[in-house]
Parts: sequence; C-alpha cells; structure tokens
Amino acid sequence: MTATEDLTTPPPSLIATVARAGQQRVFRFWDRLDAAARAQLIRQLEAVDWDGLPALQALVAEHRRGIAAAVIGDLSAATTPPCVRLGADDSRADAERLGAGALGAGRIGAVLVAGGQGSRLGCSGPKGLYQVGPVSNASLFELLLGRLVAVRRRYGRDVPLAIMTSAATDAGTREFLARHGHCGLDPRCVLVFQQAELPALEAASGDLLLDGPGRLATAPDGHGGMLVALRKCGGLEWFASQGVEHVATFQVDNPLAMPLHAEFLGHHLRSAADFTTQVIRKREPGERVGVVIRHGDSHRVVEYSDLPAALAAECGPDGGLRFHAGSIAVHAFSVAFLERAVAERTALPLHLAFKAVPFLDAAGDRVVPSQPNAIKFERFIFDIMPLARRICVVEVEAAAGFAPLKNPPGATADAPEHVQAALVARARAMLARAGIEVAAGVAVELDAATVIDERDLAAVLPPGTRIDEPRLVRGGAIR
Ligand code: UD2
Repeated sequence: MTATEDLTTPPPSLIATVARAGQQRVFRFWDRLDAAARAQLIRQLEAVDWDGLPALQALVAEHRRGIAAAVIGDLSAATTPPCVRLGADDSRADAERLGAGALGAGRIGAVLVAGGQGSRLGCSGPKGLYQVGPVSNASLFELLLGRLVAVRRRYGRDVPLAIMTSAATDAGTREFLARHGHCGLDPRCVLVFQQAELPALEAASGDLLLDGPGRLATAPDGHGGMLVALRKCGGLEWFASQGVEHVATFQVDNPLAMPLHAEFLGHHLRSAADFTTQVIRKREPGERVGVVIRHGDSHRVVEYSDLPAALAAECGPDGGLRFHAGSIAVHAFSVAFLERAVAERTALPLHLAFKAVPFLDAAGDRVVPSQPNAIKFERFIFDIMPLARRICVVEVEAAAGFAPLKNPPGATADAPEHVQAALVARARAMLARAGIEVAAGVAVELDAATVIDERDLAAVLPPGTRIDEPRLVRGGAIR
C-alpha cells in the first residue's frame, strides 16, 4: 500500500482481526484521518502480532493482580561466578595476543544498540547525537565509532559494525551518519538496522492505546529485539560474509565502553565461550546495573529493577556485596551462538515496565498522564545467557570502562557532567601512565579515533611533557 492511496475503509480482513481481538477502538478516529495517516495506521496495525496479543494481555492482567512478571526465583543458593580481572590475570598477555590476532584477522564484528528513546535524559532525537566530549564536544556516536577507527588504525582491519535503531531513532541516526562521514568508518562496514516495536497496553484494561488519531502507542521491543531484527535484515549473514566469527555488543550511552579491548576479546576466545560479559564490581547496592549470578551450572543476569533491595545489599563472606558482578552491557558472542539463540529466541522472556504513556481519550484529546497508566514490553539480550554452553565473566575497572549517560544535567548520577568527569579522569590516568603531567583542574580528552592506550601517546607526547591548557590529545604512530 502506498501512502497516497485513498482508503475509505480499512481492509476487511484487518477489521475482522482487530474485532476478534476486541480492539475496534483503534479505528475510532478513522474519519478524521487523511489518506497518508490512514495508510500509516494500517501499516502499524498490520505489524501487530495479533496472535501474540493475548499473551501480552495476560501479563498485564498478572501485573494488575500484583504478580511479579519477572520471576527471579529462589536465589538462596545463587552465587557470583568467578571473574577474570582485566589487566590483572596471569593469562593477560596471552589473551591480549589472541584478541589482537583476531582483530587483525578481521574475525571480530560489533553491534551497537541505539534504539532506546533516551526518555530519562530528556533528549528528543537519538541519544547518540548527544554531545558530551569534555573538550571536543563530540557526540556519543563520534566517541564510540571513533574507537572503531582507532582499532582499524592499530590492527589494520575494519571492524564491521551493525547499529540497531528503532522507529524513534532510525531516521535521525542515518542522517547523522551520512552528515558526519560515518564518523570516519567505511560506510560499507556499517549496517544500520531497525528493531521492532511492541504495543504499549493500557494497564487497567489490557487494550491497545492510541498515541494520536492514526497512531498506536508502541515502544521498541528492548535490546533483545536485536536477535530477530538482525536475522530479518540479514545481519548475521552480513557478518559471516566478512569473515566475522565473534561480535562484541555495547550500548550507545557509555562512551567509555571497551567492547573491542584486545585482552577482553582474548579472554572470550581463550575460554571458548559462547557468551563473555564485562562486569564492574558494584560500588553500592543501589547501583543501576544488573548482576551476573550463577545458579548451579547456569548463569544469568538479574536486572537491577528485579533484584530485591535486601538481596542487593546482602554481604558475602569477604564483607563485600554478595552479588557484586555488575553487568555493564558489554558482551562478546560467537556468531554461531547467536545463530543458535535466534532459533531459540522464544526463550527470551518479556519484561514489563509500568510507564506513563500519553494517549487519546474518547473525545480525541491527548492526555499526558502524570502517573504510570500503561505497560511497555521489552526483551533483554542478556537473557540468552542460560542458553550458552560456556560463559566467561571479565571484571573491568569502572574508571576505565563505564560511565553511562542516563540523566539530564544536574542529576545526582549518570548526568553529562559525570560522564565528562569520567572521560577527563580516564585521560588524566592514561597520560600519567605515559609520564605526562597535566596541571590541576585542566580538562584533557583522548581523541577516540587515535588513542586506544598509552602506546599511542609516546610518539606525540614524550614522557615529561606538561599540559597546562585544556587539550584534545591525539595519538601518533606506535613506535
Ligand atoms: C541497562 C542494563 C543494566 C546496566 C545498565 C548500564 C538492561 C535491561 N539493563 O540499564 O543492567 O547494564 O544498562 O548502563 O539492559 N536499547 C535499545 N532498544 C530498546 C531498549 C534499549 O537499543 O528497545 C538500548 C538503549 O539505546 C541503550 C541500552 O539499550 O543503549 C540500555 O537501555 P536503558 O538505558 O533502557 O537501560 P538501563 O539504563 O535501564
């Protein structure tokens, strides 16, 4: 159907499907819609999984009755799995060699999840456009994609990158990439693919909601949607056709993320893991990161919102937190495992979020509720962990690899100023290791596209150099 085709009534088969589901209200404002809006509503309704709707409604009903949808089960026997510490394990040199070899051989790809709506941050467009470089004012996309440029520079091979967008972020992301020369990446090595949407349902009734006269209220189906979306767009074949055997995944909101760290990838390869995940040692019980737990032979991530406060605060025998392996959403997967997980994707549970979702009332007036009124559904990629035959957990220092941008300026945590401070602190620490002094209070930033570690600094800044003014530090050729 084209946007200009005139539709006097919706297609009869669609009317019948919608009526069977008891959702005729979605056509309530049909008469007010022009041809393009009618076509758009029909496209949206045709994309709804009508057979799956009763299962979503059953979850909403359970939520109403107060039954926790994410059943975390009995964690009394659960433990924190052993973690390999990045940079501190006896095997680190071996691991680094292996990881570097795989990067140099083009066996590594990457997936950046950038479909979230950035609602907490309060930004309207894709979060990746948010400018947070403390000296450069570079956007998240430039900081993150720049690191792939640095990897190409060091290892001599492109890292094919798939970027997952959603309905809300797709156009803005594509436009940004085109305007910014794909942030220095070869456009042939960048695949932008869009995740699916799931309808938001009214909590009181389980009904679909209209967000506009001709628009259903929907939300992206969570980063777990990457499995189906990658399969649909041919992404797994795209990776395989370029010789990629493993992919590292990371989130658009963490400019410190180290998905392509050679030693991290090397631990993944050494342990022949299906699924390797980076964790930080949780700094306080309320830190908003899931925790990796082991239950018998099985591993999984329990999301922070599902972990009861008492368990989150419980101490282990060493006096530290019992569940301390905080998941920062940087993972490495073998492509073969992802293919297997795609086949078993129905195992991924739906997680419910009770949210304030704007809707049209019976009179057609848009209501912006101040309290949650609707349920949104998401799948999480880490829920494929129990399907993995081998897991490897790698602990990284938060100061080196984790500073998420979640909240607007002025918030107490995870705000732009915290992220900038973390970028500056990381730069100062690296410069100090390279023997470079930075005057107190001076902001320094590492150029993402040329600096991976202190080896990139030696050629441009000899030990003993002093930096007195804010500076974006570019790396030189490694000697
Ligand atoms: C996520 C993790 C949490 C921890 C934390 C670290 C989940 C469920 N929780 O929490 O355990 O690792 O990050 O910062 O992942 N996204 C999509 N499509 C979607 C939804 C999200 O691409 O449908 C992306 C989004 O753009 C972002 C990332 O996934 O890059 C995380 O989403 P979030 O900010 O909603 O997750 P958060 O902070 O609750």
